[in-house]
Amino acid sequence: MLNIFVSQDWRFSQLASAETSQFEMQKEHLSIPSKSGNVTLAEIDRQVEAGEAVVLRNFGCNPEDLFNLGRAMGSKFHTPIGGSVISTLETIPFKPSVAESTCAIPFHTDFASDSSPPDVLALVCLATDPRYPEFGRNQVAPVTKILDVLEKFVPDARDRLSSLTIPVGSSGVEQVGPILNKDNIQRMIWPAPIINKDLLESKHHFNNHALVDLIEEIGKSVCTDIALGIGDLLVVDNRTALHRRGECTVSLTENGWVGRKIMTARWFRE
Ligand SMILES: O=C(O)CCC(=O)C(=O)O
Ligand SMILES: [Fe+2]
Repeated sequence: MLNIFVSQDWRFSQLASAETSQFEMQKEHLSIPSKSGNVTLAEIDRQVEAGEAVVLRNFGCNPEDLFNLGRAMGSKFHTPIGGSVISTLETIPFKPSVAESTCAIPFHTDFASDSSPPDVLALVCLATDPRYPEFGRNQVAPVTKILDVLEKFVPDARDRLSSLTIPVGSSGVEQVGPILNKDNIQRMIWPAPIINKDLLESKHHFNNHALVDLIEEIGKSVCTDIALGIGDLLVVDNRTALHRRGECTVSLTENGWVGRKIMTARWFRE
């Protein structure tokens, strides 16, 4: 995993006044200090596209900086229906949305039921888990690593996944898939939080195990675990990697529940 240090005097807000055409250039030329020398945004993106997590420590909590990073690295933002380009999630008990609930979010692809899910997601930690950084940690599992392990148990796993769809939602008609895109880079769509488990069939079982359980357990065994500090940014590919978030804790204060807080943006490469 590339772990990059963004120095205090290096601000993404430098990009704020740039023309749109200049943003494309930034990807090749803008470099950020890392432990092993400077790396460009293009180099960071190559690592992300290879399925590896990249963390920019000390990026800062300014939404404008995240917006500018997205403009420099992507060609178009993903805007959720009824939402905005930059959104903030806070884990609070009893929230109906999985993203903001305190339970673990299993390995998944974001917006897996969209016809084109975003290519990249970026998460900035605004508040850590109130108890321990180990709670609410992010986990990133490269799809190739998951498939290499899965294939040891099920030799034709890649073939099966490339023609498999999986039921999601409550209507009983919606399917997501094929789960695997058979191109040079292994790109996967895995809608774990919205899978309709009541509708799974024998084709969703591999070697007598539910595929949902296999992916989750293999993912946990091959992933990188990342505890973000306040202002740290995590960049992850939404198709060549699956990501997960661990269980969170909360504290109850006189002002109500206080939980881990994350700012997110997602974009398309082309
Ligand atoms: O809270 C996080 O760090 C990420 C949550 C997530 O993956 C999601 O809501 O899709
Ligand atoms: Fe996610």
